[in-house]
Amino acid sequence: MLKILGRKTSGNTQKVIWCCEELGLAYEREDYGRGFGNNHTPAYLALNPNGRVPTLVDDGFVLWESNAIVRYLCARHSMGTLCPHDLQRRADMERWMDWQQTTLRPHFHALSDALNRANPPADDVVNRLLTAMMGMWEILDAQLAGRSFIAGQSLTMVDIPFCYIVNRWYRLPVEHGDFANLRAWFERLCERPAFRRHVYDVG
Ligand SMILES: N[C@@H](CCC(=O)N[C@@H](CS)C(=O)NCC(=O)O)C(=O)O
Repeated sequence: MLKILGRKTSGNTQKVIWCCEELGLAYEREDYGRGFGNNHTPAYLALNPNGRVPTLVDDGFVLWESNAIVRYLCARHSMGTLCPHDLQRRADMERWMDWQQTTLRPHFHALSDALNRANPPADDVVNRLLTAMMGMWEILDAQLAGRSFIAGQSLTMVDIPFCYIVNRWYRLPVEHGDFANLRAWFERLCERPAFRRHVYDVG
């Protein structure tokens, strides 16, 4: 049985939970991470030396890094559907997955951390972070033009890593810009019961 180690409120863990649900996989989840105080124990660090969540255990095979886990699960259980056979189509998707992690995520966290701080920074700092974030959404909105999902007309592995960021973005108390494709895609994700239950409802 697949085991997901990670609290359900962790965005990176939500990717893995949602992925398993879309794939119809049986799994168990154990709470690790903030609030549970168990992700820096020697036993957990032996599985994941970063002391972060999520970690996947698949019959003795241990994997950390949420996007690597999504790629692994989709390649193993959904080759030809969520994960394409074609190498160039796959590279195209992996590029967007890396962009989520290395480009979109730092911008989003910088902005949401600033807004959630007890003493928020000055308006010009927030505005600078917001402008940078809008630039990121403009890129994704353009990619979504004429597509129901990031890589085409159906959900694929590339949509999964974006789940928690787009969900939290629409909850931030800021102007969300005129990104019709982005909003329509988010609404499409919300129509999926597993997204709704494991991402949207958790927050
Ligand atoms: N690059 C890692 C980042 C993992 C990460 O930073 N996870 C956060 C939760 S989203 C974490 O472990 N926070 C500390 C905690 O929950 O104790 C991944 O994508 O898996």
